[in-house]
Order: sequence, then structure tokens, then C-alpha cells
Amino acid sequence: MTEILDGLRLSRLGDDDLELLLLVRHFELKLLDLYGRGDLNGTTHTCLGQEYVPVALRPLLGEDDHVFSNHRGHGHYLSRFRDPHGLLAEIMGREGAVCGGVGGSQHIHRDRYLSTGVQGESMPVAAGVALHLKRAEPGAIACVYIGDGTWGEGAVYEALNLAALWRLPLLVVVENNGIAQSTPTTSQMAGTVAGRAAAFGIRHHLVVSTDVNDIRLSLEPLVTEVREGRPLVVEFVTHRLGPHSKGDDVRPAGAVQAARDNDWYGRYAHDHPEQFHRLDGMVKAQVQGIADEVAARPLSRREESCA
Ligand SMILES: Cc1ncc(C[n+]2csc(CCOP(=O)(O)OP(=O)(O)O)c2C)c(N)n1
Ligand SMILES: [Mg+2]
Repeated sequence: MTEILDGLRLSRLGDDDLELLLLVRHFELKLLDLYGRGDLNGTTHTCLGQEYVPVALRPLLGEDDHVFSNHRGHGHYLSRFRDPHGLLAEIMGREGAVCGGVGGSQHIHRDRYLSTGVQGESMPVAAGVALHLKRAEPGAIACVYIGDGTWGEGAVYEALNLAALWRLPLLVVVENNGIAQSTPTTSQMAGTVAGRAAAFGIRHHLVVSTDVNDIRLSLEPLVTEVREGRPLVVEFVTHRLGPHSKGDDVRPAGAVQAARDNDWYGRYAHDHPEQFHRLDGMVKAQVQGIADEVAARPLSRREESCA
């Protein structure tokens, strides 16, 4: 652990970025706590350990861009809207829910943001929206988040084919956490994400860093090119810190430890203790306050429906 900390010092973030990272972290921890107490129904998949991916992308995406998220999408949503009240109300089925409480954790629609729990479903939809944007709103892009396991879905390749053929402004963000539910990537994926993108003549960019500033710097020019009709696959090598959903972690202890060692949270606390401790307790208390406030609301009504 010490070697990792010494070798990879994280650069200092603005308070705003760190607050967002911490908001996502404490939101997800609170959800697992609520589920553990039996206060929530259904299921959820937290993005613990992967929070930095959408936070790094946040300023690179504008309001005119579409974002397509997946089953592990709370960080994607919070990075786009900073709306923990609406998201928690959606998951708890309370008044003020983003989609009237009928979407829950995985199926959220708001403005130009759409998530789905069906793996791969969003790829052809995002390609279609990218085609529309190219024609009607040049300069805007469709950004779609998928996991490594989702590369087992045929729809991914149909979308990549069209994206390359029609030069679509499509940004595919792959959160490669090395596992799909309980199956290691090495047991289900022949070849590589890079090789598969290359098969369609689509550019591939690998991100191994968890440093939000570094990631942004490297991605900014590439995203600008996506806006000009050059589709791109950005693959983040990341770690799922928590279980797949709730209490279903079947990984060997070594894999869980590797995720902990790579976790930005502990590393950032080590590298920037004053700033970290100033904000961490504050954001944690905010999330607790939000949870208390939302839990006390009346149940949501279906007529509220999605934006
Ligand atoms: C079409 C489809 N098949 C199966 C599932 C069940 N399922 C939900 S998440 C998941 C694993 C996804 O793995 P990956 O794409 O790597 O994303 P991660 O969970 O690691 O973020 C599976 C099999 C599903 N949601 N949709
Ligand atoms: Mg995965």
C-alpha cells in the first residue's frame, strides 16, 4: 500500500470537484446502509471506487450532450445534475423523485440523460441519438457508459459499426472494473476492448490513472474530436470497491484488497489531508441530512413521472 501511495500521488483538486467525489461516495455508502437496514426495496448497484470516472468527465460534457448510463449509474447522474435529493427520492419512492419513483435506481430519464439496467441496450440508442445530433445539432455528442461485461452483447458491435461508418459523435466510456457480476473479465472476454474498437477503425484511449486533473487533460482534445464526428472508445481500468449489488461479493480477498489499495478515497486523504478532512465530514453529514429528510417525505405518486 505504501509503495502505491508513494508512487502515485494524486494532484490537488478544487473543492468543488472533491465535494462531488465525496458526495457520490457517501451517497453510495448511505444506500448500502439503508438497504442493510431493510429501509429500501428492489436492488441497487453502487459505483464505489469508480466515482472519479464521471467526475473527471463532468466539465467535458455540456448541457447539449446526451448521456446514456447503465445499471451502475448513480455517479453518472450526480455528476450531471448534483441532485442527491431527487435521486434518493427516486430510489426510496418519495415525493420529489426524478421519475415519480417508477424508475428506481436503474431507470432514470431527465432532460438529456437516460439510464437503463439492460446491458448494451443504450449503445444502439446512443448511436441513433448521435446520428440525430450530427444532423440537427452539430457539435453535440452522445456519451454512453458501459462495463467490460457488456462487451458480450451483440448490440454493442452493431452500434460501433454504424458509429464508424457514419462518423458519429459517439463517446463510449468503458468502466473496465475487471469483473461482470461474479465473472472475471479474463474468463469472458477474448482479446481486448482496444482490439475490438480497432476492428471497426474506432480510436481507443486507455486510462489507468485515477487522477481527475490528469484524466481531464488527456481527454479534452479527444472529446473535442468526437464533436467533429470521430467516435471514440475510452477505457478506464478501474476497480469495483463494493459488491456487485448488495452483499453479493464473491471475489477472492486479494481482488478486494487490490480495489482498496487503488481507491482514490484513501489515497486522496493521504495526499491532501487538510482539504480532505475539511470536506469529508461535512459531505457525509449532508448526505445523512438528505437521507433523513427524504425518508420523512410522503410516498411518490406515479403521475409525477419523468422529466
Ligand atoms: C441484457 C442483460 N443481461 C444480464 C443482465 C444482468 N446483469 C446486470 S449487471 C451485469 C454485469 C455487468 O457487468 P459489467 O458490464 O462489467 O458492469 P459492472 O457491473 O461491472 O459495472 C449483469 C450480468 C442485465 N442487466 N442485462
Ligand atoms: Mg465490469
